[in-house]
Amino acid sequence: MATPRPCRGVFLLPVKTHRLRASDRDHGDMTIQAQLDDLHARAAASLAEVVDLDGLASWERSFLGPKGELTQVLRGLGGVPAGERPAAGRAANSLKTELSAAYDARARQLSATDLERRLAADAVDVTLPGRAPTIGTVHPVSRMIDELSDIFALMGFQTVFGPEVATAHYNFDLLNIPGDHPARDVWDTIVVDSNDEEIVLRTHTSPMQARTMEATKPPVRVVVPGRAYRYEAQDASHDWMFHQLEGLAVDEHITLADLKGVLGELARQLFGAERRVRFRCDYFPFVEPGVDFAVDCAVCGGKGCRVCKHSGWLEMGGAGMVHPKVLAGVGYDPAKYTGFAFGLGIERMVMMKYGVDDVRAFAGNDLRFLRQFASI
Ligand code: FA5
Repeated sequence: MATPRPCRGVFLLPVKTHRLRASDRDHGDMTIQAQLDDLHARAAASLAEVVDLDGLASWERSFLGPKGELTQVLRGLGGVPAGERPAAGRAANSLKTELSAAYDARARQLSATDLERRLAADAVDVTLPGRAPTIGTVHPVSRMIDELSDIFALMGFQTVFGPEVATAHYNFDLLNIPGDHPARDVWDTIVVDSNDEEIVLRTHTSPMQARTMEATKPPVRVVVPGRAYRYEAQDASHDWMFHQLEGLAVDEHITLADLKGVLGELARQLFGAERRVRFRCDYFPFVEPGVDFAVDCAVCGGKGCRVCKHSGWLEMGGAGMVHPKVLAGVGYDPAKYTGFAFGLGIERMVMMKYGVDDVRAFAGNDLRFLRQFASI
């Protein structure tokens, strides 16, 4: 048997060299053997050009399929003289076996390459760090509310919530601010219905003072976190929507010293023992006496900056002893009970704690700002 000869990477055995006469005149003057040799050479060359499984399927159709060239040759064997037909048949079948084997080998090779390519494309590098899922975090204002609630809980205050839409009765009247009182102008009020000035967005959390006292008998110790709204020009320390924390304690024998003790303790818990607090006389119709409560600015260390308007102090809120008229308005006996109340700006506390220099950032929806609090 002749030595196999390589044909561009595919070994094809040479077809046996019986001299066959071409009885099939369709192929011109070529003998069957010459036709098979020609077919063999073209099939081998074409197979070497095949680079993928689609190309291989098309090669198979051209040479081995029902309408393929070799099948046509096999069908034509009937026309070969009977004496030569067996040799011609053997040669043609031998070529068929050879081409089929070459086809199978190439198919295996291409399938393996294809699998390798797909595996490489789908490969997962388990050594790469995973992608961190994007998850929301608690807003810094909500976080401060939680922190304040915890601090006040340790001092015996219960956290309660109230409605953001209030009647003027609770927002003003029961707080000793009757309709003709000039102090109503201090709170630039947003009315909910322009035909009814009695329904307003609460301008502070103080309406919850009367609501709480109407619902409970002394002793009272509550804090009320929540939103407040004012028709106010925005700047670095004023927004039209902001949060306050109202505090109210009513009992027998409560004095201004209790108020100072509670707010001083709050400042130390929140901002550290080194912070200084300041109480100055102030006026609010619903307290007597009234004070404002400030902490030395942690952003500039009290030196003066944009946040503290270069005063070195950051005003946290107003406070004072509950006015006897407010106590009487809800049916408490002012001769027996006294109390203190305070209203603190929550954004101001967050600004101070984390060095934020513009209150508008909290509701500005800039994720870059909010994400900074994710890791704190
Ligand atoms: C009041 O709203 C009073 N209800 C506080 C009070 C309660 C006094 C109980 C006495 C007894 P004032 O308007 O000063 O007070 O607001 C209190 C705090 O809310 C301010 O010190 C400030 O920290 C914050 N605040 C007020 N207006 C704004 C605003 N536009 N933007 C951000 N924070 C504000």
